[in-house]
Amino acid sequence: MKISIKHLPEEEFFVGHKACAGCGGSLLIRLALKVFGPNSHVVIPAGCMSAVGFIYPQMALGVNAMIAPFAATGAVLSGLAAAIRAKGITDIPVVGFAGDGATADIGLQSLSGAFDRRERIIYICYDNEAYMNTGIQKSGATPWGAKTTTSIGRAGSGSFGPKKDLIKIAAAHGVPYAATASVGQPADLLKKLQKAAQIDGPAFLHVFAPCPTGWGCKPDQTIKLGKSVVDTGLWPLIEWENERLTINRTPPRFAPLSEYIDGQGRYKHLQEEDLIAISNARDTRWKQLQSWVRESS
Ligand SMILES: Cc1ncc(C[n+]2csc(CCOP(=O)(O)OP(=O)(O)O)c2C)c(N)n1
Ligand code: SF4
Repeated sequence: MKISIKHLPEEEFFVGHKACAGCGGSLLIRLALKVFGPNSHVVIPAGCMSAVGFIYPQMALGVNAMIAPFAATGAVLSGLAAAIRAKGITDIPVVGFAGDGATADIGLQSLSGAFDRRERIIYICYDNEAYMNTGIQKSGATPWGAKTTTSIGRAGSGSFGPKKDLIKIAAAHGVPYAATASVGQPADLLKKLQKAAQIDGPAFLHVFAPCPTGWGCKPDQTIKLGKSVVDTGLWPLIEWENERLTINRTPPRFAPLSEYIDGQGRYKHLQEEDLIAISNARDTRWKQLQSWVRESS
């Protein structure tokens, strides 16, 4: 059955978890498991989603699931997929949900190995742009300008590069499918989840997942932020498929940055010159993406 916002399965596979109100990561897992269904085998490393999902005896996952060591999501997924393949089973989605710290930093080697092995896995990075579970420390996916408990988010502070480009990293491994998505754009997200489920090999999704607790914003702003980050051009929706890059949505004009940044405590300190730096970096990134589209077509 084709799943869309209007046709979402009623069955829940991630309920009763202890995530904060408005948690984008938990919303993502809930939606994704509606797509992947009751046969899913799930791997979640140390991080918020395992902390809020595996509280015995109130387990939130209604499918087979296990916690992986922080650095090992890709390796554990590979092992599961190989075991399932060895048994001749083909209809079990093997899915990982890992934070940005577990993906872009500490688990990057494991993810690289999983891409290399070409097992049929779906790896989903829920990106809340910091190490949230241990107290909002900066990760390799924290955007320039965002304050964390280990970085001040200002020009010249020396602690920031750009967010690690996970789609480029995946594409460099020659994976068959890699895409960005946002919990604020559920139609696009659902389409990509369904596509990932059909890929015969590793599929990678990098999903924008707001964290009200770490970002200092109101819990009811999660979906709005997940939309405005796309409208402002700060989170391009892209797909890498069969060696070609597609930009799924090009806003005719970028919405003002304030629509996304205002109301987030982590950006409260930014001055005019910082906002200019952020919009310049965004424009450069879009030019790079557009030339990547041309080169790969
Ligand atoms: C090897 C190892 N180092 C550190 C930790 C402590 N630790 C557990 S969760 C976590 C942060 C996870 O951050 P992220 O992957 O971004 O997920 P989030 O908490 O944001 O969901 C850390 C540092 C650990 N469990 N194992
Ligand atoms: S701290 Fe953030 S990522 Fe963690 S459960 Fe709360 S809202 Fe979700």
